Parts: sequence; structure tokens; C-alpha cells
Amino acid sequence: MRGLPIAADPEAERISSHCCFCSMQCGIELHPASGPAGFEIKPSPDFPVAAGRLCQKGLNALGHTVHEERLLAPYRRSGPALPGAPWQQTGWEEALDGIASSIRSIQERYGPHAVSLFGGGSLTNEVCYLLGKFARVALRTKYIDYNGRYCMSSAAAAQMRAFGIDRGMNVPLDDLPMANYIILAGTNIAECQPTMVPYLLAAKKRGAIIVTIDPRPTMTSKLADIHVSLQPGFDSVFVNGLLHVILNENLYNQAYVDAYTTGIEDVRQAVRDFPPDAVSEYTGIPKEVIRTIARGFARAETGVVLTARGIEQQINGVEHTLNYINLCLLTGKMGRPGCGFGPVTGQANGQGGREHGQKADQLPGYRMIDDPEARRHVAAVWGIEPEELPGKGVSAYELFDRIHEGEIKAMIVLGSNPLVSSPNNTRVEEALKKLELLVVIDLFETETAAYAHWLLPGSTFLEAEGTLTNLEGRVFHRPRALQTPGGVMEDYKLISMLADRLGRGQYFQYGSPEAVFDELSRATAGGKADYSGMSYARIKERKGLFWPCPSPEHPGTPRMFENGVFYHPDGRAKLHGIEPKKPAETTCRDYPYILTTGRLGNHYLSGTQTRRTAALMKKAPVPVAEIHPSAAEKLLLRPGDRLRLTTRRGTLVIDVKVVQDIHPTTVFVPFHWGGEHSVNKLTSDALNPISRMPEFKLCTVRLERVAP
Ligand SMILES: Nc1nc2c(c(=O)[nH]1)N[C@H]1C(S)=C(S)[C@@H](COP(=O)(O)OP(=O)(O)OC[C@H]3O[C@@H](n4cnc5c(=O)[nH]c(N)nc54)[C@H](O)[C@@H]3O)O[C@H]1N2
Ligand SMILES: Nc1nc2c(c(=O)[nH]1)N[C@H]1C(S)=C(S)[C@@H](COP(=O)(O)OP(=O)(O)OC[C@H]3O[C@@H](n4cnc5c(=O)[nH]c(N)nc54)[C@H](O)[C@@H]3O)O[C@H]1N2
Ligand code: SF4
Ligand SMILES: [Mo]
Repeated sequence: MRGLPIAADPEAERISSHCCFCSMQCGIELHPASGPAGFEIKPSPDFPVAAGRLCQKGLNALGHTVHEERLLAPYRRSGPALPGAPWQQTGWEEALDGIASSIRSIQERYGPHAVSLFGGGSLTNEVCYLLGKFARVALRTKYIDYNGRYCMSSAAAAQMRAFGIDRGMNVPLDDLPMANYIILAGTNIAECQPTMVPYLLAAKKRGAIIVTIDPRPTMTSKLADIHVSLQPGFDSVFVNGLLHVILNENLYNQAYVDAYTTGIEDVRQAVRDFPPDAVSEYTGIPKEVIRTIARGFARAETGVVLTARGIEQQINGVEHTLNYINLCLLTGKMGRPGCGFGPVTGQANGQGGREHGQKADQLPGYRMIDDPEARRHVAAVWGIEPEELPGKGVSAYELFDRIHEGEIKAMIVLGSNPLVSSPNNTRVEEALKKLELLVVIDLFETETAAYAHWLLPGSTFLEAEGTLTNLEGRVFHRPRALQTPGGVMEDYKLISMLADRLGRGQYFQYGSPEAVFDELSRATAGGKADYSGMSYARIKERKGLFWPCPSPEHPGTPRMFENGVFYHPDGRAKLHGIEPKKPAETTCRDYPYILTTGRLGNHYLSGTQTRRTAALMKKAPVPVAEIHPSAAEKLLLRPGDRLRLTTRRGTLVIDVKVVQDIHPTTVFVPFHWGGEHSVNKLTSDALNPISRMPEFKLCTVRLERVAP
């Protein structure tokens, strides 16, 4: 970036903000410093969630913000839109007019739904809300979805089915130290939400038992008393074993189940054939371990189950999540201090991102777009007729199917790098090439942007004010810390100006993000994610408010279901009997191993930001595959060898390391790289039938040694 960043308010005594990366959203402060960034980041002592703590990503978050490759002006291409093709810098007027005229021309020829929008979960609530409104009101397209579909959609669907509402974690983090038994399934908190670890340690200090369930040893499993090494895809089998013990030995909380739930007979039926011996046979987990965990969790006075993408990113991810919810409901660990279920949100605003209408089937406030009452309410707030609102579109990955089918001709991407982060991404690349118009609004020329016709500069977390909703459902305010550099404008302004060029400016008259929030809170009134009792003033004063918060007097809802009332029409939570199903691919002679993918502590998602941060790149410059010693032995692997991984979709050659205690069938590869290092060339694009979330966590793979 040319020139040092400038404080938004040069008079301010303190410059506060929040980290841009994970859902913990730790508070930061910028302090003047020598060096190219002009500032350094220190942890803020004020934000209650992780006061005084930051992980290495947070400490280095200025690295990309001031990077020399930051986009500072709009760019266009007149020739082919392919990697390496030249860009011409333009002004905003030319860019906005040019994009609007292409959109109009495409819609005149093919209809409104030929234009699509791909959003993201790292954006503020205000920008997420505006993207949903922009799609429906300015573009009038049904085709909007976002990267959260790759992220928490299975957990969201499961919570809606079980509780009738999806508020991320049902318990505030402050409850964790009160839990006597903590089960962590498919969640690598120590690397993915590192500042949450002290909450777990506080529980441990009080004597809590911690169980981790993961196919590989992780930084998180180091905290565990019991680590269950499970082959990917087997969570529902394993949990059925736990539920079998709990029901058979009468360890369930009958009073709670009778008063507050329905469906116990379905669970009894489903677990009938899963006694510990059988489960042990299917999974290799000793039956004593199954009994110990089942009894331990059921008998504990308090307990929490936390889950994440490990169990969700599967075609059976909704079922896996429902089964872990069963565990909490059957044992009555819900709605009390130190009790509850929590699917751990991932992105900065992964929670808020899925509440305000970026999802193909939703309107703000977690309202469903095919619900006539929801359409009436939101249309009234927006000042349009309900009939003008388009219907339900398709999920993120299916947008690329529609491009292949010729129905979608244009895409606007803001806040995602889907060419790196989508499954089977060679197919995504082919889709991008077919677009007549691709507009990318980002901080950098991403792998996705390499195929764009227009590239517009976005604002960073430090340059844009707004609210975000953390993993606990706590809505907090992030002030604007720095002025936008060069020709950059805040994302919310850019969206409003483009709406204006499309002739819909009257619906996008906002003087500030606060004005957007005020409309958002009205739009959510009466919806499931009700923010209507919130205002910037209240949120700032309280350092965050938990939704639901339906009136200005309402204190917010840190702990859900305290009154035993759930959000189904009968007020009860629903237990679900889960009959475990096979994943999309099972091992065979040609593909004898299972590839699972995920994260490293040093990198973030598609790597756009962290691969441009020298301090983080030093620690993890390239992806490395993790394999079990028995696999290394079979391959006759020698020091210095690399590994060729081949799936039904592609091949990848990368470095390899042997890891004791990873499940013998399993190979792990992180996904933070693009191009020749992209593991998503290999991953399966099978989708969960309910949530439409891809099966990133397992496909079958062949391994071969590559000599140096
Ligand atoms: N450092 C860092 N932190 C991040 C992110 C990042 O990119 N980097 N991303 C953020 C985002 S958006 C998200 S969604 C979260 C994700 O946070 P997590 O879901 O915790 O991260 P993952 O590494 O994707 O997966 C978690 C674990 O699931 C395990 N797993 C794989 N298959 C299975 C299975 O079948 N069963 C079980 N029980 N476990 C399985 C993997 O081995 C892995 O250790 O992290 C957030 N925080
Ligand atoms: N194999 C495999 N693939 C996965 C996963 C996995 O576990 N395995 N996990 C999936 C999950 S959980 C997720 S969440 C996705 C995420 O994957 P992506 O959606 O690709 O996530 P990011 O890399 O965060 O992309 C965000 C982009 O927006 C830009 N950006 C950031 N902040 C702003 C802003 O304020 N304004 C603008 N205009 N741009 C901004 C960044 O520079 C970056 O290019 O990946 C998914 N892909
Ligand atoms: S824990 Fe998450 S929010 Fe906190 S500093 Fe690290 S990446 Fe940022
Ligand atoms: Mo995510």
C-alpha cells in the first residue's frame, strides 16, 4: 500500500477495533509504531470475550491490510478475463456505469435471474443485510448465496430441526468454566478459536473432564482427558453407541425429556442395534471407552457439547449434528448454567452472516423467503410490494451448476474466494470462464478475481464501521479505526452506489452504517433472529447484546432455553433417531484412503489474507499432508519424499509428514492454498441433501510416493 495508514479520528486517544479472522472477534488496539504499517496491534483489555488475549493471526492482522498488493482503485479488462491478462485502472464513475450497463444488458437478454451474487461471512451485519437486499431489490434476482453455505449450514439446519431456532452456541462462553463434562467433536478450538482455550482450561481447573473426537491428534486433543480417534464419517455410529448406553442403563433425565422434548421413541428405535460391542466393531473404539464417556457425560451435573465443521461438512452432517444434540437433550443438559450445545461458528461474522438474508432461502431476521407473512413484513420495511420479491434460489455451490447450465451469466463476488474454497474447484474454474460478467470486490486480486472482468477495491475490517455477531450470538460494534486508503470506499457505500446506477437508488439511501443497522433491526422485528431491541447506542454501552433482543428494554439472551420453551409450535425440543448412512464415497482398491481437509493455526480460509502476511507464511509456507506411520510404511516413504494424492477429481503433489495417532485410514491436508497447492481440486462436491453443504471432510484417495 502506498503511504502509511491514517487513523479515522486522528484526535482519538485510543484506536480500538476487532480482529478480522475467527468468530471469537477479540478486541484489538492500534498503537503507533515505526515500520511499514505505522501501527502495531495489541490486545484490547476492554472486550469481555477475550480481554487481553490475541492469537498470532490477530497480532499480525495488519500484515495484509497494508500489503503492497492491496487494491486501491477499480480495474477493468477489455480483453479476455483470464489469469495474467492485463487490467486497466479506471475511475469509480466509469466502473459503476460500466458494470450497471453490463448487468442491464444481460438481464434484458436473459431475464433478472441471469445475474447472481456470492457473499461472505466475514462481512459486517450491515453489509450482509445490504447484499441480501441488493440482490432482491436492485438486481431482482433469486440467485444469491454465500460462503457460509460451505461453513455452518448443516449445524444451522440441525438446530432449526431440534430447537426451532439457530442461535449458534446456546450458551455464553462464560458458562464453559461451569461445565463438569465437555465433549468437543470435530472442533479444533486450540487452532481455530485459540483465545477460547482459557475457558476450557478454567473448566479443567475445576475438575471438568474433556473429551475430543477427531480422526487426528490436534492442539485441542492435547487438552483432553480422553481422545477418541474416529474414522471420518462415523460420528453418528459412535454417538448411537453413547445413546444406547444412556438409554439402556437408564441414565437419561426422564423428567427433562418428558417435560420438554418429543421423539424419545425414535431415538430408542434408532440406537437399538448399536450396543457398545457393535459400535466398537464398526469403529475400533474400545467399548469401555464408549461406556465411560456415556456414563460420565450423563452423570455429570453439568456438561456442554461443542461441535464444528468436522462433523458438519459431510453429506450426513445434519444427522451427525442432530445426534450430538440428542446427547444434550436426553441428559437434560440444556438451559442451565454450564449446560448446552454449541456448534462453534467459524468466520468473523459467521453467525450474523446467516441471519440477514444472504442465504438463498432467507430474508432478514432468519425469516424464510417462501413464507407469505415474512415477505409482507420485509417488503413493507423495504418499501416494495411482496410480489416484487423473488423466490428461493440455490445454494452456493449450485450457483456454479447454474452457470454450467447456462442460466446464470453474471456473478458479483464480495467477501469470498470461491475458486480456492469451493469443493471440486476445477469445475468452478470452468464455470467462471463461462461468465459474461464477473465482478469481484476484494482487498486483493484473488484466484477468483483472476477470471473477473471488473475488480473493485473493498474496505478492510479496520476501515469500515459496523456490527458483527460472534459465536455466542453476541452482537457488538466495531468502530472505524482507519481511513480508507487511495480510492477505496466502504463496502456499504459501494453497494448503495451500484444500486443507484441500476435505477434503485431510492431504496439505498443511507448516510452511515448505523442507518443501515436501524433498518436491519426493524426488518428483523418478530423474526427468529430478532435484533429489534438493539441500537448502536445500546450495543456500545453494553459491549454487545445477545439476540433474541425483541424490545429496547430487553436485556438480550445469553443463555437460550432457560425457561424450557423451544421455538417449535408445541414449544418442545425435538429428538431425532439417527440411522447412520454411508458417505458419498467409500474406500475401494483404487482409492483405499480417506482424505479429510481443514485448518492450520497460522492460516485463514482461502489464504488471501494470511498468505500475504510474512510472519505467518514463515511458519507454514506450503501445505503438508499428514499420514499415519502404517501408510508411510506401505508406501516405503523415505525422508525428502513427497506425496501424490489422487481422487476421482484430480491430483496433487505436496510435502508429507508422518503423524503418530492419526487414524490409520485418514490423510489430512489443509486447504489454505490455491493453484497447484489447492486440495479442493480433489475434494468431493457431493452436497448434504438438507443443508446443501459440501462433503469437504471426506472423500476417498490414492496415495503414491514421489521421490525427490
Ligand atoms: N487458524 C484458523 N482458524 C480458523 C479458520 C482458519 O481458516 N484458520 N477458519 C474459521 C472458520 S470459517 C471455521 S468454519 C472454523 C472451523 O473450525 P473447525 O471446524 O474446528 O476446523 P477444521 O480444521 O475444519 O475441522 C475440525 C476438525 O475436524 C476433524 N474432522 C474431520 N473429519 C471428522 C469427522 O468425521 N468427525 C470428527 N469428529 N472430526 C472430524 C479434523 O481432523 C479437524 O481437526 O475455524 C475458524 N477459525
Ligand atoms: N477443503 C476445504 N474447503 C473449505 C473448507 C474446509 O474445511 N475444507 N471450509 C469452508 C469454510 S468453513 C469456509 S467459511 C470457506 C471460506 O472460504 P472463502 O469464502 O474463500 O473465505 P476467505 O478466504 O475468507 O475469503 C474472503 C475474501 O474476502 C476478502 N475480504 C475480507 N474481508 C473483506 C471485506 O470486509 N470486504 C471485502 N470487499 N472483501 C473482504 C478477502 O480478501 C478474501 O479474498 O471455505 C470453505 N472451504
Ligand atoms: S482468536 Fe480469532 S479473533 Fe482472536 S485474535 Fe485469533 S483469529 Fe483473531
Ligand atoms: Mo467457515
